[in-house]
Amino acid sequence: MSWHELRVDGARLWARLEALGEVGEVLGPNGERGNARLALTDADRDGRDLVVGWMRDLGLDVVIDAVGNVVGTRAGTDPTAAPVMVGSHIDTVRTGGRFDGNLGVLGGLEVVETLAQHGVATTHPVSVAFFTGEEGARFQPDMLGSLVYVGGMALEDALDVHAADDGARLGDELARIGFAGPTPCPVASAPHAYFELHIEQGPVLEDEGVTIGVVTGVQGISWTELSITGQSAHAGTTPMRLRRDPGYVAAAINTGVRALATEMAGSQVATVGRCEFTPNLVNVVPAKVTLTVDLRNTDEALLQQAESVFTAYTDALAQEEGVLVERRTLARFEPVEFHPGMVDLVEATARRLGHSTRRMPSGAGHDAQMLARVCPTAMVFVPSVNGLSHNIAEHTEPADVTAGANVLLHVVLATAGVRA
Ligand code: HGY
Ligand code: MN
Ligand code: MN
Repeated sequence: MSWHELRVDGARLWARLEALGEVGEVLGPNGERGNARLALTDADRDGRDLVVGWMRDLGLDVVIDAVGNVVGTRAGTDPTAAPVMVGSHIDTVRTGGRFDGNLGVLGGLEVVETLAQHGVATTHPVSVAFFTGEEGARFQPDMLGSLVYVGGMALEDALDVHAADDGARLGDELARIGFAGPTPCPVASAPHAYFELHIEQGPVLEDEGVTIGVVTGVQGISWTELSITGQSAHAGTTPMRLRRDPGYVAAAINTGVRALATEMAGSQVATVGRCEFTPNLVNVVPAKVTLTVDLRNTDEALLQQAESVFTAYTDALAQEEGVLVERRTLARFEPVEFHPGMVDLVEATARRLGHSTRRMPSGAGHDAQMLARVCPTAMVFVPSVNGLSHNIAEHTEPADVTAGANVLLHVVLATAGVRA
């Protein structure tokens, strides 16, 4: 069989997605089956152990680095050649789906197994990776593991990050789950190329009836945590004119960033995802409110404009209400453009395989935006049903999963050098 006719085993890939989906499974009221595998929790450890077991079953050389990134490599015929890497993440948000990240890692395993099954040798080694803490839901910033992998964040700084929820230290959690690996970070030598298969997590491909998203890049991300301190007081006896209410300021920030995104339009989005009141009691004007604001835009200048408008608006609110606002940047990444030649390869490959395509930026952050700093990188999107993700109802149809994995297989074959 010519390698052009190679195809993945979609049923085998689907079975792995189902098996990993049972680790840290959360069930919804209407039969939805999602995942809760926050980074470095016991559930994440169990998911990691399962995937490392599959890597070892496939005879891959498994390496765990000092921030818990895991890379399984199938040897090429040229041991001096840098690997072609495919990967993503297997940590999830607390109300995650079974495809976000998982598809890219298990799609990579399926590519390697297909090569092995058909005895296809490649010049370059082929590596499958999962990176630590891509979601940033527990430890910020997001894409933390791949950021350390490419040298964008010092390992010591990463190990000292504390979890937003329970204050746990990343380095301690890594050791606790047994994934504080011996291999130094950042990576000693960059991959030859990096490809990531991922669900779109939005409505575009489904709305347009397109199977493959040819991802041109990733939009910029700005995450800020605000701690707003006012005056705790009795809800009944305190006149409105005497209040210094952080809860009011938090609510005004939420409606304010919505108005900002609406006014800026284009790709501008804004989200208040976390908001915690203290003491959080029905009859107490809050003492303090801690909230997060997530701003994103495909254009760096517009993202900076959104940030400065948001800062000025919040400062004016604080002045008016007499509260103190303290800010902490949780993540800040500029927009990234993927390698034009690799983007072209994804598009041509998908079309050669008979799939409809459309070019698009990614609204979500991905490990690929970090790997793009060190090697030619591109991504393959497949549709999300109802455009849903970061929701336990997240779903992608089996046929689209298989289509995406076949595109991943063939961009790897085109890049890794197939030995006849
Ligand atoms: O937030 C993101 O875009 C990604 O899911 N970490
Ligand atoms: Mn993801
Ligand atoms: Mn995600």
